[in-house]
Amino acid sequence: MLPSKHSAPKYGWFTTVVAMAACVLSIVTMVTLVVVVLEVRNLRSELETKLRHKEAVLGGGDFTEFQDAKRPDGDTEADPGKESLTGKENYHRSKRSANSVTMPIGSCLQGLPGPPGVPGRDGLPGRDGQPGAAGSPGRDGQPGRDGRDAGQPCTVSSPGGDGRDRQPGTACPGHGNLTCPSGYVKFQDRCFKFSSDKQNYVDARSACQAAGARLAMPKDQATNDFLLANQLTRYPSGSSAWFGLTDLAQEGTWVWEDGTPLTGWSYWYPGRPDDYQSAEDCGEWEAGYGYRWNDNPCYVSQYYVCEASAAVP
Ligand SMILES: [Ca+2]
Ligand SMILES: [Ca+2]
Repeated sequence: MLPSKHSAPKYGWFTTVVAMAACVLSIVTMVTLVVVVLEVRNLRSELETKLRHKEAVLGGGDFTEFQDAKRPDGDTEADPGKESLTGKENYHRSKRSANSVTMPIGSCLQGLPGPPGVPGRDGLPGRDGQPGAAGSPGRDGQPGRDGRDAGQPCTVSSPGGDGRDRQPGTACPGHGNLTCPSGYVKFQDRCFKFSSDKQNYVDARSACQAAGARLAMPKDQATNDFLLANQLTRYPSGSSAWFGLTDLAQEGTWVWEDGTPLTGWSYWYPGRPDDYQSAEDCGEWEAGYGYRWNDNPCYVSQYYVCEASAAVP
């Protein structure tokens, strides 16, 4: 049966609407595809820009080097300042550098950095430093004790005491605190008096003892020098003088006035003592021999020197 003349227009309108709807849908679909494509390209461009920026922050210019190294055929433009390498060597070197120093693009997409690691162990002690500068001087010390109280106790024997010389180490510390009787001259811890009169040896000895002294005993060079210097200024030139040394008790055995034998240092003139004419038993400073020692007849009258110990005032 043929369609009626009233149904043809009805189906024709429907067809037209469907066609127009299909056309609009096609247009919308195409526009959507275009928009999606453009959006994807924008996203890609933006992502690359961010990656380049991050690469530059982490590794400076290594990103470019990394990009060049990705071409193993070594067709990058040769840098005149760099060592010439084959494409393969350059590729491995750049890869090691990228793994150890810079982060390749792919690694940036592998998530956030992990938590900080455990702190390392303490290092070995460092070497010694340079010596410091010298310090400032210290403060002044305490004043020393009075000389009388310091050191070993000492005894100053008075004239006419035991007559023995003090042993080394028992002498009084210093001699500044010792004094001599009036008319005596102090030398070290002893006092000497140069007679103004002349006597034979025995009378000279007696005169000294009467004053609480004895004839002088120049047992060492220093004392002998001191006594000779004083005689030269006190006595007329050419004057000889007695001192306390004799061999009266036994010929040839010379003994000091304190009873000790003559040992060690002496000041005899050459060839003396000679006991000339078997009559010389007393010691003197002989002016005719340059004031060296000589044995002289004891009866000769001449100056003499007495000795006493210095005492604590
Ligand atoms: Ca003699
Ligand atoms: Ca003689």
